Amino acid sequence: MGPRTPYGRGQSWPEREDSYLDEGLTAEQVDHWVQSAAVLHSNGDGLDIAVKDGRIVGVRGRSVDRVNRGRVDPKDLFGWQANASPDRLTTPLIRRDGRLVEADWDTAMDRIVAHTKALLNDHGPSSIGFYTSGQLFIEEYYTQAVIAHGAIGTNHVDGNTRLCTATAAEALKESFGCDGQPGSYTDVDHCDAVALYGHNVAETQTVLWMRMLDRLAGTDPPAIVCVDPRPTRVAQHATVHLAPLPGTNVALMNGLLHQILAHDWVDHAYVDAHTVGYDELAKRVAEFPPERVARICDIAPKQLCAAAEILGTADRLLSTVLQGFYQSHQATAAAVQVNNVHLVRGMLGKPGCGILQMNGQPTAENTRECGADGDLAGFRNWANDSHIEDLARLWNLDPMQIPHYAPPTHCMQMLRYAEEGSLRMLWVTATNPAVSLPELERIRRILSQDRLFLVVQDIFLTESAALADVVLPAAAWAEKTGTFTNADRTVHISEKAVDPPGQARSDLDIFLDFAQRMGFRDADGQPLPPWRTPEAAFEAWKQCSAGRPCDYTGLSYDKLRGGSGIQWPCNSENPDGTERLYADGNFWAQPDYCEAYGKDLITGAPLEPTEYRAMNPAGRAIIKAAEYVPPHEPPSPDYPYVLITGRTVYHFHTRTKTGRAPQLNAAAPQVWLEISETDSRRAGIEEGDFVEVSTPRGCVMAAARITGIRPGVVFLPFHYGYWDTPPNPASGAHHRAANELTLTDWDPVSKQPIFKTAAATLRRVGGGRRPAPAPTNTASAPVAVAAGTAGSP
Ligand SMILES: Nc1nc2c(c(=O)[nH]1)N[C@H]1C(S)=C(S)[C@@H](COP(=O)(O)OP(=O)(O)OC[C@H]3O[C@@H](n4cnc5c(=O)[nH]c(N)nc54)[C@H](O)[C@@H]3O)O[C@H]1N2
Ligand SMILES: Nc1nc2c(c(=O)[nH]1)N[C@H]1C(S)=C(S)[C@@H](COP(=O)(O)OP(=O)(O)OC[C@H]3O[C@@H](n4cnc5c(=O)[nH]c(N)nc54)[C@H](O)[C@@H]3O)O[C@H]1N2
Ligand SMILES: [Mo]
Repeated sequence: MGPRTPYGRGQSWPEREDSYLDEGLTAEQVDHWVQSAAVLHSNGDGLDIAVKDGRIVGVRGRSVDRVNRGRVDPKDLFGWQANASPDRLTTPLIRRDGRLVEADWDTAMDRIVAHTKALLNDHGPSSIGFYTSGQLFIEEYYTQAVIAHGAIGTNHVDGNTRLCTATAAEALKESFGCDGQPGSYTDVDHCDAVALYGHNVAETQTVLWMRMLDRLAGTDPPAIVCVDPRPTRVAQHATVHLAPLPGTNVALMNGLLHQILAHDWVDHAYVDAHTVGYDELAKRVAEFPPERVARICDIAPKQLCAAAEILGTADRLLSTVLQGFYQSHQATAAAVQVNNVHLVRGMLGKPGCGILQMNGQPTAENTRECGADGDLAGFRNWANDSHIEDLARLWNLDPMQIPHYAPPTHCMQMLRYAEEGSLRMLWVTATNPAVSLPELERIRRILSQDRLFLVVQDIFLTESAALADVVLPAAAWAEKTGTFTNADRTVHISEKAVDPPGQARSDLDIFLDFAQRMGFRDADGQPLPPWRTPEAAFEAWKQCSAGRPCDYTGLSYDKLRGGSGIQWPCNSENPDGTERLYADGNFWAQPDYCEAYGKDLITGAPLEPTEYRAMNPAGRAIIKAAEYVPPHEPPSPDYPYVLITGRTVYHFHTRTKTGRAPQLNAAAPQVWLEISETDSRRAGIEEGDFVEVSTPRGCVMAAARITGIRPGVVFLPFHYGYWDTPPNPASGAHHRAANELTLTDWDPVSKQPIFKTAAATLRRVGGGRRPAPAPTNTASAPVAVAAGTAGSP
């Protein structure tokens, strides 16, 4: 985390410039620096890429940037080395006689075009699906959205954002009628309490955590409430750490709200003026007194009350929410209760009073805005005909060409269609589903079917690419220009610094080439999409965003160059961007304007437009209460442990980049299993022992790390695919991917899969000769070390 730069409440965060250059190089030897931002998390840290002799040789933080003031996450300091990895994909590959062989672009693209045309002819647009990412650029998503929703006219378009921030988007739609992050990172500077719900910010947005650490080291540090079953660094710094049983978040939130209402820590004037639904909430949370909640969550009632008092009496409360809430069976219901805390306390739109329904991936926000996932471009409402007409006008198409008979199909449903055979072609870009989706045995079976034509567009030959019929080599970050938006709506430009290797091409160029070869045309016979360059795509996106919440019309490539990133909405009224949403208590929830009419929080059934209008005619914020429902797969005598999965600070997802950066790979080279002292004693497992973890779906072998995790719960990092990095298909026999174990099930509202609760059993297989290969300075610290270092960053 580097040296602390302490600051006090209301002051601005001091600068600190982090950098890393190739061994032996000095800044003076760098030929030039190219402006960009970080792409190994959603924080959007501004950084410059060092270039020498046409190669990337390092990075340094941009001190002018509002997000990081010069700091750089450890993954970004070293992760760029993967760009120059010798095993980058450099030519397209096609499957011939069962094997992937090199091909030229014409051959590969012709194959895709022939398949697309045949399917459109024989089965119609619904036989084609697109599964995209949270890691491309705005220009690429918008192009993809126009091609998929417009030119082809399929409703089967989703992103891996479904696994990531679908719940963030949904929780914002449920409470405020529309996606859009209310808060700002500068809320850290002003708050007197921070509540982190299922968010291990110390490992997953390290620069945001540095900001919090600097507040903690300064005068009037904020109180911290941490809700996480593991002893994360956040938990160690917490004023109150609640470690609930996984999957009980709604009960916990209802318990916290119960206390806030019982003590009348409520801003009634705000509630009356700006919200609907308070009475229903009061009725619901009355059923959740501390003793009941303590029983469900297995926590101490006193601790619950202590946490509630911090939330209830804070003068400025900042809340952040992430996967511990989002990847569970009542994801949206739980995340919405965090919004409710802010609504009942009237803590929105003021400095220090932020809600951060976090993003995870660097550009997940843009997948949602551009409608390359289960949304429509510009946060438009699929159930509102006039919004569809807007899109049709922008794309110069007949409205009937844009499917809107139902919300865009979510990824888990697309896979089901592929399994059943109605979906015949899936185009996967910048995601590795053969490692990141739940229940991998099933995913491998679906993706390797003969009747499914699978296109995978990546920078490496991943586990997923190996199953494809056509593999397209993409240019990576730093090899192409584009823009993207972080978790607090800050838009950055990322410029091309070096050429892509071999014949690799930017995702934008690949999509545009496909459109051209397909001969897509608008209503006037003009090419669709009409743009050819990133900047022209950005200009088209600006038009699409005009008048919508995510308004980019005040931005341009030139304006984004040279200084800090800028927060949307940025338009003629807010030429410098907008720090916080909803400062005036007006929400984007008006029936004619809102992105969604909302859903039932328990069943996920969508509300009818008329129901929504009747409930919320004036477009106020919506306080939605939720009953608690127990997890779907509770522990049983055969599977006595609750298995949760997640991240470590040194790796990004399926490690295609971080596994190829020597420093990061060395810091966490192999999978491990976190287990409590109590459980390890009972199961006769010692530090470093090899353990087989099984669920009804599969098994994984991992070395045991004994940590301060709560008893009854075990944790596996999900980073390790079934191949080594660089790939060694022969190692496929090693069962080490956490998703061999996870279940095919999702939150009924956001459709986000449940990665954080499964029932598991353990079997000691043999003694390890050394400690588990897990980091010791993170949530995976061994008990002994954790006890010795508690309190230090
Ligand atoms: N180092 C690193 N940083 C990353 C990424 C990465 O891969 N590596 N990925 C990025 C992306 S895409 C994302 S989405 C974010 C994710 O960032 P986080 O959400 O912070 O990361 P996770 O480790 O998935 O989960 C967070 C915590 O949830 C806790 N948890 C599990 N079950 C429960 C539960 O039932 N209730 C509660 N309250 N907590 C629970 C886990 O113990 C874990 O510490 O990180 C981003 N940043
Ligand atoms: N068990 C479990 N599973 C999880 C999670 C969990 O917590 N537990 N978390 C979920 C979450 S939040 C997420 S976000 C997902 C992440 O899951 P994935 O999206 O599958 O993970 P990545 O490894 O980031 O995959 C991105 C791919 O894009 C490639 N790539 C990088 N840059 C580019 C580019 O510019 N163009 C192209 N075409 N390709 C590029 C990379 O090489 C990589 O193969 O995993 C989810 N799965
Ligand atoms: Mo994510």
